[in-house]
Amino acid sequence: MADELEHWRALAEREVKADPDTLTWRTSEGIDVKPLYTAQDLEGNDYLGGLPGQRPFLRGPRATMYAGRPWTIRQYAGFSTAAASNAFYRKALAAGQQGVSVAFDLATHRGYDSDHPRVEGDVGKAGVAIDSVEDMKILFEGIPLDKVSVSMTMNGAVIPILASFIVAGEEQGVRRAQLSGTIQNDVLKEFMVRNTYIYPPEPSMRIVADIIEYTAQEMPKFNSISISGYHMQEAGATLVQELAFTLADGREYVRAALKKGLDVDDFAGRLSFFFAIGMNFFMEAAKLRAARLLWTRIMEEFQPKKASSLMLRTHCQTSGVSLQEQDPYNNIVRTAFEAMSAVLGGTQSLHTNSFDEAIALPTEFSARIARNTQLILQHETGVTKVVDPLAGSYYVESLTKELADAAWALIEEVEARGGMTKAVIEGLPKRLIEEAATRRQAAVDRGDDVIVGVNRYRLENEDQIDILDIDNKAVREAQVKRLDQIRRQRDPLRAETALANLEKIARTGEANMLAAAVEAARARASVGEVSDVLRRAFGDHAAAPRVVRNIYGKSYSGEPEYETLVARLEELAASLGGKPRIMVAKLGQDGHDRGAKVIASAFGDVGFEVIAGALFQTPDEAADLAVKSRVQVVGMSSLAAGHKTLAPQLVEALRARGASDVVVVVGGVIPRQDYQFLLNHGVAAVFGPGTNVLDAARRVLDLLEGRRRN
Ligand code: DCA
Repeated sequence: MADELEHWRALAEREVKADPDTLTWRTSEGIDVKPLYTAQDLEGNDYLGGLPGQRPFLRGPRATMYAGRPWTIRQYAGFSTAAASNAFYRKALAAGQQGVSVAFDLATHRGYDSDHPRVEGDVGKAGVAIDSVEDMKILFEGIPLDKVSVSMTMNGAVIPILASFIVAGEEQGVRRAQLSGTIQNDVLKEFMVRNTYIYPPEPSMRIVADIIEYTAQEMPKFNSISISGYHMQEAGATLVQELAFTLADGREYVRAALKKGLDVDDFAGRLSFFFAIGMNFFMEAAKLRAARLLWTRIMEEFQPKKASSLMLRTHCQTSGVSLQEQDPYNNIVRTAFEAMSAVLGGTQSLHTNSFDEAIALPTEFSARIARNTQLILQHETGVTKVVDPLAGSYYVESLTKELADAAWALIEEVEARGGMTKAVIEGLPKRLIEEAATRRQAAVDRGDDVIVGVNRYRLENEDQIDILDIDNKAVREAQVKRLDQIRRQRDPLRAETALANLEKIARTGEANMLAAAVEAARARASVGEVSDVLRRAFGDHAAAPRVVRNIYGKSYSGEPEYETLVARLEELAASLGGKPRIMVAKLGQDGHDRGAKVIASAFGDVGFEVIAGALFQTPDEAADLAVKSRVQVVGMSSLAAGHKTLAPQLVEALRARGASDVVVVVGGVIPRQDYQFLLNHGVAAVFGPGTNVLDAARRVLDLLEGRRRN
């Protein structure tokens, strides 16, 4: 072997006219991927062997995997009203989808009823608006909840939403013990990346534990949690970070449940996971294999008796951030590769993104292609016939080990700091993820990481594609009407008593909050009312906006185009008597702040004075801060479709404060169809997906210099 390898090196050197080691690719995880793997790479790899369905489950949680039963095709969807989403689900189920997965709007996520003044731009936009049991019943009309499993992505308002689901089942004639599905209920990652939390970390952990307890006792077929790395990767985490922080979160949830006095075997088998699958094809498959191995290692500490308590079962979703606005049909190809990778890694359930999701909600057409991507995999490719087909690959087995070892080191680091709740409060994972995101943005902007149709092979003219737009005003009016009706028709004393009881339990911890909320839901208390009661007991969580520095600039330092920009900014600063000031604003309930954070970080490095606005501001609050901070520019970042309501309101709020000279720019997920609307409403520039951050900085600078000259 050694001789053969030497010979290979010589051949390789002749082919590339360089040392073959120069072909090694260092991934963003810091893993060196070599051009060739051989049997030698497996020496000393003690994770090899083992069989599917058996400890440590590296090769899959089931003995037969897809040969026995393929993964569940579970498409995440929801928009507008409950009736509109219900029609969408029913059509999808009739066309081959196998499980339902509900996307709620951001108002619901954050525990606000649709009539709350803070959520005007959010109702029905990025998901379905659910205010009460009545909406929940409409959402599942004609979908038998004892047969179809339902996943609900809900973390902030998890108590009223799960309670409403249970009561909707009851009123459909399905006992809660028959309900199958999953509630996301993973609040730790909300504090790290997704930001749809409501209460501070500690009481939020109590909510998680109460749900695990209640479902363990009352809902044996229901998965109590979906411990999610997905949003970490979306926010820019490397695969090692995604793997490590997710499993460390899982360990923390197990501890929280044990603290309640539960037996590990009573709940561990119903913990589930959720990972993103991006474009690094083999590494993503290896990640799922490594995840199962490490979860078994973690769970063994708790000495369960049942094998199912050691088993990691997961849902996967193809990567949203890998989708591009430019040349969008490329996204179909990206998603198909990602789906294949998830399947080779052994996922239990899968969502494939629609090609237009970088821009808007899927249309019926794009949703069909996404679903059919999985149906074709299941029925036409033969990949379901063999369990863990990548096993034994020199490369994939090596990757599995490298990922597992690197993630384990990070898990142990978190452990040494006192566990994940503490690490989250201290902000360590959030900072590491934001640094990785900024590094990645610089690599894309520089063209080091190629994205076809974006920073290479870009089309001169882009065709417009049809997108789904929601008439958010009409949805809100319909919701408010139904809420009024419910409040008029319910027994007020019953609702008040149930809410008061829930508040008492939240304050004392003497009983289970979900059980009390089920009673409140039966009494037709709304999602907002239940959330408010818990707000009174626990308070609201407010994160301090922090911005990482010297990551973006560092990767450009010394490069002429970057230095020219820096010099231009210095010149402007000299004439202004200080650095130009930009406020980065997030308005409405949209907590997706990766873009805002990356912009803030990069603009700071280039030479702007950056003021990071708090999350969830109203346009008036943002305008107040802008005026108080004497900024020349407000950059509003929008990823949740609220821009057409919120941007004009921001412009107006600035004008009302005598600050119409402040330049307003908008960035994020903005469909091209909306650019002119925004420009007509006082926005000076729009930066859609795929914008190069240096280009954006240059454009903002042009605008500022232009204003100075006028
Ligand atoms: N042979 C026989 N039975 C099988 C096999 C097989 N090869 N594979 C699976 N099954 C069984 C399972 O045991 C399970 O039955 P059980 O619940 O009574 O144990 C049933 O078939 C369903 O399979 P499962 O693999 O659990 O798939 P799902 O029900 O789709 O659950 C899971 C997947 C990840 C556990 C769940 O938490 C989920 O659906 N998550 C989705 C989260 C989500 O959508 N998030 C939105 C972003």
